[in-house]
Amino acid sequence: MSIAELPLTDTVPAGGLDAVRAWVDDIAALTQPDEVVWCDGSLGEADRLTKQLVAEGKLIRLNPEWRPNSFLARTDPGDVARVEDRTFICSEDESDAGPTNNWRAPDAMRAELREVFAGSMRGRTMYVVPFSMGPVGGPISQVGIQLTDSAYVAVSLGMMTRVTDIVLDLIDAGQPWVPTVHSVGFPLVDADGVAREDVPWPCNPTKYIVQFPETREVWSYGSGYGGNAILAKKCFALRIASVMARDEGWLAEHMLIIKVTSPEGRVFHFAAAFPSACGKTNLAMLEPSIPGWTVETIGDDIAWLRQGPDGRLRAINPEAGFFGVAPGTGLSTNRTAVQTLWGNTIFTNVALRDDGDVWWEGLTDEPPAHLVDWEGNDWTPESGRPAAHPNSRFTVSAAQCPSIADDWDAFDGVPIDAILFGGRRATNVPLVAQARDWKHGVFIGATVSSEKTAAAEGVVGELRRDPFAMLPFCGYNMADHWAHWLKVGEQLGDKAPAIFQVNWFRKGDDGRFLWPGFSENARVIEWIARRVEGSAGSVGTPIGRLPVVEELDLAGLDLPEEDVEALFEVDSASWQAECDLTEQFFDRFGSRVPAALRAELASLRYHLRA
Ligand code: GTP
Ligand code: SPV
Ligand code: MN
Repeated sequence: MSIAELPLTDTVPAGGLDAVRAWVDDIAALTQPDEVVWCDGSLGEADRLTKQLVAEGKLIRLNPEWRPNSFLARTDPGDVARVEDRTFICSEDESDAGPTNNWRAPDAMRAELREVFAGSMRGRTMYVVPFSMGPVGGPISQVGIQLTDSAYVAVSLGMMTRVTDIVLDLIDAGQPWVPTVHSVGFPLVDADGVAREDVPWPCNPTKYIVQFPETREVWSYGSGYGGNAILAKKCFALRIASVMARDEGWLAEHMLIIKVTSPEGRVFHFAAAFPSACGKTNLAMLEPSIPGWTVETIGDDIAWLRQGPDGRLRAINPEAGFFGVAPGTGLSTNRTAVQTLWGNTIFTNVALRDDGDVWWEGLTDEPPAHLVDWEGNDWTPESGRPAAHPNSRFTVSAAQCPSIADDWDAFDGVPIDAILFGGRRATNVPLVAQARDWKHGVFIGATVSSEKTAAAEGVVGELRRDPFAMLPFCGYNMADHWAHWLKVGEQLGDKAPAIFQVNWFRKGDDGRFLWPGFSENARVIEWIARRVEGSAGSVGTPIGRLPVVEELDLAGLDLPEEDVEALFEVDSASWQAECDLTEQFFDRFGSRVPAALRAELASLRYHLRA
C-alpha cells in the first residue's frame, strides 16, 4: 500500500489490543520511524530516556548536589508556547466548532495531515505511551495512547499522567480509548534517503494541533512544547474530553481543585477556573496567611466533574503532575511549589546558574551576578532582558508536592462546595463576588475576560473574552458549553455548588496591584467558605453579592481604606460599557446563546441603570 492510500483512523477504535497494534502499525507505516518502543512508565524507563536525552544534548543535567535527577531543556526560540492560531477543531459541522475555534473540514484536514506526517519520523524512534487520566480504572477516569517521536515528550507524559501497561489490559478488556499522534516534524532522513543532523530541540516552523471531536482523536505536528505536544493534557483532557462530557452529562474544565479546612475542622472542596498564567497553580498550593486555615492541593490545571451517586458534583484531577509557570514562583509567593521542585524535575526555558542549578525571575529577590539565559547566552542583571522566558515551565510529579491532599487521587473524586471564576482584570471586577444562583454563575463564567499572558503566542496584556477560562480549550461551540452548564445545574438542583467571581489583579490608578495576592488570597477563600457554611453576610449589588467589608478578615494587612474601597468598587458606567461588549460577544454566537444568559444580561443592565 502506498502512503497516500493508508487510512487514518476515523472511528473510535474498538477491538482491544489488536486494534491498538493495527493502529500503531498504520501510523508507523505512515511516519516511518526506525524503531517502535512501547513505554511502561517505569522509573527505569524514565532514567534511560533522560540519560539518552542528555547524551544527545537535548537535556542538560542540573548539578545533583542542588537539584538531583533534574534537567533543563531549551526549546527552539520559535516553540515556547501554545499556538492557538494553529489549533483546529475538525467537527463535521462548522457551527459545532463555533466562532471562537479554528475550524477545518475533517476530510480536508485528514488529507493535509497525511501529507505532513508522511515520513515525519524517519530516523527517529516512535514511542507508544499508554496513559490513564485519573486513577487507573476509576469511574471518572479515561485512557488514551500517545504516539510520539520525542523522548522529551514521552518522559514528560510519564510525569504528567499515569503511564502504565495496565492501560493496555483495560483496553483489551474493551474500555474505549483516545488515540493521539505526535511528531516534532523533524525527520532525520529525507524522502531521498539523505540524512541530516539532529538539533537540541527539533521542531517544525509549520505546526498543527488538531482535534477531531466526533472520532475523538488528536494529531499534533511541529511542536515539542507542553500544551502542543503532551496531548493527554489540553488536547485530550480538555478539547476532546469537553465533547465527551457534553455527550455524557459531565464537565471537563480548566480548573484547579483544592481542599480547604477551617479552624473548626470543617472540610470544603473548591474548584477554580482562571485563564492560562492567571494563578491556578498558585491558588492550588496556597499557604494561608491567616491562622487556623489549611489549603491542600488536589489539582492545578484540569478538573473532570461528574454528579455522584449522592447527587453532588464530584471532581477528579485527571493529571498526575504539574506543568507550571516558573517566573513569579518564589519563596515569598509560592513556597510550596519551590519545595515541590527539590529534584526529579524537568525545567524548560529557565536560566542556568554557574553552579549548575536553575534560576528565573521571581525565584529570589536578587538575580545571581551571572547566568546563562534560556536561549543559551551569557546574562547579567545589566542585560536588560529576562533570563528565563516569561512562559518557562517546570514539569514535576504531583506526589512530590508537600501540600498534596490525602484525597487528591480519590477514585470517586471529591465533592465540590464552590466554583470560582477569575481572570486578570486591572479594572471593574471586584476582589470577590458571589453569584446569586447557578444561572447567574454561568453568566459570570460565560463573560470572563482577562488580559492575555505569555502562555500562548500573541500580544501579552490585550484584554480578551475567555469564557470559563476555556477559550482555547473548548472542543465545541462555546455557547453550547454554556447551555450544557445550565443543564448540569438543573440536574444538580439544590445540591449545586455555590459560584463566585474573584480577581487578584485589580490595579490602582498608579498601576500597582491593589491586592497583595498569593498567601493573602486565603482571606478571600475564608469568606467563600463562610458563605458556603452560611455564617457570613453579603451585600447585594447588580453584579453579585459582595462581602460586608467588616466581615472580611483584613487584620495585619497594610491596606489603606481607599484601596479596600477601590477593590470592591462597582462603577455603573464602566459596567454598562462592559455590558455592551458582552452583547457584542454574545452576538458572535447568534441564536446559540441560551435565553437564560440573554436574560441575565438584560437584568444586569436594568439593575445598573436603576
Ligand atoms: P497555567 O499553567 O498557564 O494554566 O497558569 P496558572 O493559572 O496555573 O497560573 P500560575 O499560578 O502559574 O500563575 C501565573 C503567574 O501569575 C505567575 O507569575 C504568578 O506569580 C502570578 N500570580 C499568581 N497568583 C497571583 C496573585 O495572587 N497575585 C499576583 N499579583 N500575581 C499572581
Ligand atoms: C496553559 O497554557 O493553560 C497551561 C500550559 O497550563 S499548557 O500545557 O501549555 O497548556
Ligand atoms: Mn492551564
